[in-house]
Amino acid sequence: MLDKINNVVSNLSKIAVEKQISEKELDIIIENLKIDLLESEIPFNLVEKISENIKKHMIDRKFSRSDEFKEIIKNEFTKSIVEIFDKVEDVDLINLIKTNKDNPFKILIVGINGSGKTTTVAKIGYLLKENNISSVIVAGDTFRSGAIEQIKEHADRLNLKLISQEYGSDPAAVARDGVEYSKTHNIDAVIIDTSGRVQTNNNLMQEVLKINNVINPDFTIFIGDSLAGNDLVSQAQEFFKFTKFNGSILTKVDADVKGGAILSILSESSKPIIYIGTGQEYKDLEKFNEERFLSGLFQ
Ligand SMILES: Nc1nc2c(ncn2[C@@H]2O[C@H](COP(=O)(O)OP(=O)(O)O)[C@@H](O)[C@H]2O)c(=O)[nH]1
Ligand SMILES: [Mg+2]
Repeated sequence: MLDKINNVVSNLSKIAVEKQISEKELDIIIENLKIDLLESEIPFNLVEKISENIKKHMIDRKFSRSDEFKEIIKNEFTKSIVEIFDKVEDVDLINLIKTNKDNPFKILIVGINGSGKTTTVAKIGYLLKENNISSVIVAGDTFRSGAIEQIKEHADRLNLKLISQEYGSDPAAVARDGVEYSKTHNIDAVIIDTSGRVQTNNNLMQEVLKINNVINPDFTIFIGDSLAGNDLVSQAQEFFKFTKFNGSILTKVDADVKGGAILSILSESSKPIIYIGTGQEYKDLEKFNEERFLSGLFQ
């Protein structure tokens, strides 16, 4: 996304600096700009808005320097993105857990198959440990073959207690075990993994809903694969409908060059991105930094 925006801006400024542009010419330029932005997976409503604002500032104007033209585009871009950021509340998960009175703090992890849920559960366990917060992990994926062994491996490596039952058992019951165990052992937080589901599969969504109802989580996190591009928007909408998640974590940001996913998820759910996954190691979970994102846009 970032490279693309820079190219678009440079090309536009070359055209504009030569002469005053008519409305008709501007329309063509804006149409091309829109296509470029959509190809960068910037959400449609944001593209519309940015284009409208740019047009408003461009029409019937002469630009003495190409820099002036560039500045307008950059400003409109930045303003529109800051507006999205401003609508989203700030959440500090560690602080929420530390100030929680009624132990354990229940964290429910949801998302489609392969998005990075199990890996992120382990990363969160590691993060809590780093912050002197005790936690147990719940093997709530009782469905996919190998899932229990996978999460057990993580729990062992992190030296965290794993609560699990056999394959095919009711995930809501396993989660309840996890909560009970944490209560009797005075554990600060319980992290509940769930099985992968396709967002259109209603049965599986009902399963998430059941865990949700039985456990009544303190914080539900939607895990989104940043490589899913535009599909991420419909995933987030569907999961939000069922779980009213409190925040999301975008994974595989280390591999994602477009970054439009970040804007999509923010503008569609208005829920904060609390962390981003930046690799396969436990430490590769970073706070999403708005300023860094913005300053990276036009470098
Ligand atoms: N590069 C990278 N890979 C990740 C990240 N998060 C998860 N993965 C990989 O994505 C794959 C699926 O992850 P998994 O946690 O099993 O997904 P789940 O099906 O949602 O539980 C695994 O190969 C992970 O190592 C990340 O932030 N960066
Ligand atoms: Mg998993």
